[in-house]
Amino acid sequence: MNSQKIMNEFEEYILTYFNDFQDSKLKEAMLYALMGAGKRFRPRLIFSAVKDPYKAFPCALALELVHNYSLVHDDLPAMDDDDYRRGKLATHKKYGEALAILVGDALLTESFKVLALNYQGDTLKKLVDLLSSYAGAKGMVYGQYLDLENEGKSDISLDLLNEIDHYKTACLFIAALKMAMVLNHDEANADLYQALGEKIGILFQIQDDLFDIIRSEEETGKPQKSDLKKGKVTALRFKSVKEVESELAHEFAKTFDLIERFDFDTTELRELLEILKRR
Ligand code: GRG
Repeated sequence: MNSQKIMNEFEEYILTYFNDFQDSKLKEAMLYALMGAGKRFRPRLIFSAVKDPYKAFPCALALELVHNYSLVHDDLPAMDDDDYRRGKLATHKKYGEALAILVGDALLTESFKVLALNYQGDTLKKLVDLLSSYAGAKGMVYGQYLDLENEGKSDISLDLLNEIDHYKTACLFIAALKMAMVLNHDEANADLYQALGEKIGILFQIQDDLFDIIRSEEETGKPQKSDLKKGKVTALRFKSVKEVESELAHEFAKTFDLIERFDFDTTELRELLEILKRR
């Protein structure tokens, strides 16, 4: 189900959404930020956890719009100050800072429009609530705030790092799974969706911390050790590469166990987790 065909159709769906936007540098820059080498991991996660992925396309697009806005803004000089993203120039490097800010604003705003156009009633209310909660000032934006506040500090605790990872990274994964929960009408199992989103988000972030150290610029699309050079707090501040690798193996095993607790066919979820493990 979660096949290349679905992902190709999802790419088409994204492009089609922008068909009626005025032709402009703004549209060009939005598509520059959105299309290309992104892994679409959050959409894949939603598709893996619902019965009908096509019904989840708008949720997946909304989430991907938010994710990409956050990357565009994160790369700005006032934030993480990165010149490259996904192996190409960051949006502000290609189109200038002012346009990159507008691109982020527009992608974020559009995410809620996508939901409004495609869902109704109680479902729509729940999805908007989820997306705004997990992406906003109680979620991802709060995580980015904590991250910026603590950059370059030497006395960060592991607890604080875990808190930053929860908000900055895991919240969007939790949003993905809870959107799937709403589409599945499966609120009775909310804790399970929440726990899986949390686990996958943290695994994802720890891998990202590790790759910053052990992978080349060609492999990650950004300069090697860029987090380290910026004095960012990462898992590698507290543990050796070997310790982080064994923690990842242990946590992946626990996450596979957690997936077994869902009462629907979890083949897709297991396959996606396997892809994440091997990436
Ligand atoms: C600017 C409000 C605001 C938030 C920014 C997402 C984020 C918060 C910062 C990006 C920096 C970072 C390393 C975040 C951790 C999450 C993460 C690993 C993002 C990259 O996600 P991928 O790997 O990206 O899914 P692709 O390119 O595949 O879409």
